[in-house]
Amino acid sequence: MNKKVLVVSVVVVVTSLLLAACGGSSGGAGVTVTLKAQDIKFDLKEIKAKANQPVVVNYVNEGTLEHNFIVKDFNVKETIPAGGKKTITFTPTKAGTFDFICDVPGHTEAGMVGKLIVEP
Ligand SMILES: [Cu+2]
Repeated sequence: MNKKVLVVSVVVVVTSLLLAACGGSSGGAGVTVTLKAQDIKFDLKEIKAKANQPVVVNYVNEGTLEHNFIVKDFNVKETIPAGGKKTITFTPTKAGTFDFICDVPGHTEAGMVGKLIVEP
């Protein structure tokens, strides 16, 4: 093997190790969704996520009422005014199926509820 080939091989191996280390420590990219709140429903019934990976919810309130986003199991509670937008980030720490709701009086009952499905 000549010297040039050897140097290239070493660079490739080191680069692979660095990439592997990065992928391992960050735990993956997580999931990003856009959730629209309308009067009086969510446009999504399900959000799929992975345990211990961040969930980014781009919440768009298209309604004329205030709405919120609550996942009790993970202490998430954000209020979004009529016509407002908010980016909500949280990390589910356990697998399972949980409710996300809007708890403005009457809204959960009217159907502002969905499932957060967290895979292990
Ligand atoms: Cu609501």
